[in-house]
Amino acid sequence: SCLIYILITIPSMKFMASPVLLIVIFIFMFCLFTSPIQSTQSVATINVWPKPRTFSWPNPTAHLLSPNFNIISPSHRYLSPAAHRYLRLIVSEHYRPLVTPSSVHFNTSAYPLNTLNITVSDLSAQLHHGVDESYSLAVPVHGGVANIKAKTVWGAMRGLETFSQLVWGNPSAVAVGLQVWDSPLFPHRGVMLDTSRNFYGVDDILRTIKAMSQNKLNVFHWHITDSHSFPLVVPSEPELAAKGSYGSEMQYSPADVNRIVRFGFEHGVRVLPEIDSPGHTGSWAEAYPEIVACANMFWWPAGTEWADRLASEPGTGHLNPLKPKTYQVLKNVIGDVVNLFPELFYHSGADEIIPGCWKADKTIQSFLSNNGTLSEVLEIFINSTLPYIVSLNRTVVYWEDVLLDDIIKVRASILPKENVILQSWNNGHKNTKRIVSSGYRAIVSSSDFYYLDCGHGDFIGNNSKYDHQTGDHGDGDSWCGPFKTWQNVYNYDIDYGLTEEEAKLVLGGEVALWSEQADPTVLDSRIWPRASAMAETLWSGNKDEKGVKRYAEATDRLNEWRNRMVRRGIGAEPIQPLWCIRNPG
Ligand code: CP6
Repeated sequence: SCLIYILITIPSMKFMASPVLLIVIFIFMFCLFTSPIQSTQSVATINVWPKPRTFSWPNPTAHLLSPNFNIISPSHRYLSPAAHRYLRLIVSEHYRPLVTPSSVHFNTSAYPLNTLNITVSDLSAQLHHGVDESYSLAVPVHGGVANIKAKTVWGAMRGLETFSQLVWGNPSAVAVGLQVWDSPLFPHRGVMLDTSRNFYGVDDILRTIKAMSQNKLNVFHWHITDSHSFPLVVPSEPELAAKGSYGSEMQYSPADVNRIVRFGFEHGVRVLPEIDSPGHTGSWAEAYPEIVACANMFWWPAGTEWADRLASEPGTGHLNPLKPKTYQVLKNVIGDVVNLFPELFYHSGADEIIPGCWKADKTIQSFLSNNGTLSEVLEIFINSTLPYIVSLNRTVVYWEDVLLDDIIKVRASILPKENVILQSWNNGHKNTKRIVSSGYRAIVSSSDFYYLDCGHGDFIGNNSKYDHQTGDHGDGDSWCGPFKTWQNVYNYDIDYGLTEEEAKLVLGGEVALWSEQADPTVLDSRIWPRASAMAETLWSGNKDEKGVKRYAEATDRLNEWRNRMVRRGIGAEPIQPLWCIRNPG
């Protein structure tokens, strides 16, 4: 491109005086001296996932990791266990690729790296939305002592992860002559897991949180309850789980929750609980049939297409907002959940309210016949719960439906913008735009890109309209097109088409694993490495220095990262044959 620039400039010289010539010479010199640097330095490889925002590694070199390698960390309730964990991860060959990348010069006779020293300037910063996660990492050219510097312990944990990915092979090689300055583009980077449709053990959840932290994801959105089962033991409402769970061995006790929350802190991952209501509450009817409308009832007319039924459920069940008992139970649940989860966001659901469900209830019928509307029924529910949740010092997250649904939605005036965040899932960029242009903060979970349950095939559609000649899914018949390949996840720009002001309201994104067709047997492979793709896009972006989507480079790096995750015990699915690891570049 530089040559073309000069060729275009030369003819114009005939008509111009000598200053132009000087400029041309300057451009020529500029190109001459910058091009080779551009191609070697800025495109230099660093096989860290997600890729750091900025780094300098002019001569990719590795030294031995000293057999006495140690990590020195400030003493801290959560950072100390993290440093200890990373030390074990780093020194054991078991957890890392067997070979050092061919692009890295491994100098086995050079001085080894002995120590990783961590400095944190504010040890008191809590793990909440927007906490500083920046860090710098410096490994000297001569080996010796490496340094991580961070404002908070959460940033230090991100730095430890980066460092751990710069160790390869047997004997242990570690990157030297390297500097990294890193911080996330978006503060909210999450994975949602539905533990109601199928049950996941505590160890499955811990493994998921561990993998999240390794991908620098920081919010585990736990969709705990839904219509199919109520697995959370709520101390003040024990009947909900006793009767609504799949069985006594498929419940989360307060001790389980404490363990998950603490594990989250040790990994820099917030645990954000969702108690979906008023829809998706059929399971509550096992204990309290009197507060649930249309539980265990087929609310759609006989013969309705599978694809037109929501969430594979016969009766999603909706809490009845007109019964005082509803709020008695709900306030107990909310109070206990707030006590169990220190996280300052509380997800209240409010998705997919089905007119036919509420309309099937006698008390709601009489409300409607007195000129009430279904939207007013929802407003009564929100007005009776939202202020209570806010009074407990929580920001309330709702699915977008509460404001954007075609039929049942509330007026914006009852959703205070300072206390409410909306999570988009329909219509791609369009609904995110609607949320932020109305002044609300948004978490993006566009189902066409971020719904991972649709991994390998159709959701519940019978594909009767699928055209096998053209691959056309037919109108409205597929819940899963387009396929959620890692490339599609990676390419999705959550703030596409927004003004600068609107984009500021996009907090980040979440991939979601709904569990109608997922359980622990497929958990790792449905989530990883596709969640890794989002993790990089939200951490450092999906484009290179020139603003071009970094496709090929990301493919090779993700392939290596997936392999490292497998070595670390995460059953991430392959994206390429092993041959590509054996024959890099
Ligand atoms: N359950 C709940 C679900 C879904 C939602 N909420 C869902 C809807 C459509 C698809 C996948 C999942 N199963 N509670 C929507 C937020 Cl395609």
